[in-house]
Amino acid sequence: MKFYYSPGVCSLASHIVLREAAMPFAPMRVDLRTHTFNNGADDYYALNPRGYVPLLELADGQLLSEGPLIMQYVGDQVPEKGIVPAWGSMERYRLIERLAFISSELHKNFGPLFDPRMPQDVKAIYHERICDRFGWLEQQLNRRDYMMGAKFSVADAYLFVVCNWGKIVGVDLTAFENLQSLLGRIATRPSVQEALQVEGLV
Ligand SMILES: N[C@@H](CCC(=O)N[C@@H](CS)C(=O)NCC(=O)O)C(=O)O
Repeated sequence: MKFYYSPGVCSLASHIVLREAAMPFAPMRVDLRTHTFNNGADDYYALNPRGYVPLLELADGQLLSEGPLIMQYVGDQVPEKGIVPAWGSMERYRLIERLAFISSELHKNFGPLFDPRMPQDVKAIYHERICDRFGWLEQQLNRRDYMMGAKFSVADAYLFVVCNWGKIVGVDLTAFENLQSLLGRIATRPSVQEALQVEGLV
C-alpha cells in the first residue's frame, strides 16, 4: 500500500490511523505547492485529478480518497484494534456522525483561515463559527475520555489534527478544558508521536 500525504494537513489523521492499525505502507510525500511527488518527478494530478491528499493506493492499484473513508477502511482491516465500531451497529453511525461533524463543521471551516486571499472580516466570520462549533463539542465531551466515549477511535485522530491548526491560524482553544484533556490523551499515543516524527512536525 502507498499512502500519499503532506505534512501537518488533514492527511495526518489517516497517517495516525495507519500507524494505529500497524499496517505496512509506503509513505509518499506530496508537495502541495507543485502537486508533485517523488521529489518533483511525478505529477500528483495524474494520480488524483482533485489534487488533494490523503490518498491510499491499495496493493491491487485501487485508489481510495477522502480522509473519513480512508480512516474507516483502515480501521475495518484490523477489527481487533477496535478503532472503528462494527458495520451495522448504532455505534458505527455515531462514528460517522462525528467524522461528518469534524469534516464539514471544523475541517472545512478552517480552510478560509489559511487562505491569504480571504479578507480579514470574512475570516472573522469563520473564526466565530469554528469557536461556536467547539463550544458545542466541549459540552459533548463532558465525562467522555474520547470522542466516542471510553475508547480511542479514528474520530479522535481527525479531531487532533484539526485542533492543531488552531495554533497556526490563531484559534485559541485553551479555554475548552474537556477538549484540552482529550487532546493531551491523544498526543501520548505512540501512533501520533510516530506520525508527527515521520512528517517532521516534532
Ligand atoms: N474532502 C477531502 C479534502 C482533503 C483536503 O482538504 N486536503 C487538503 C489538505 S487539508 C489538500 O490536500 N489541499 C491541497 C489542494 O487542494 O491542492 C478529504 O476529506 O479528504
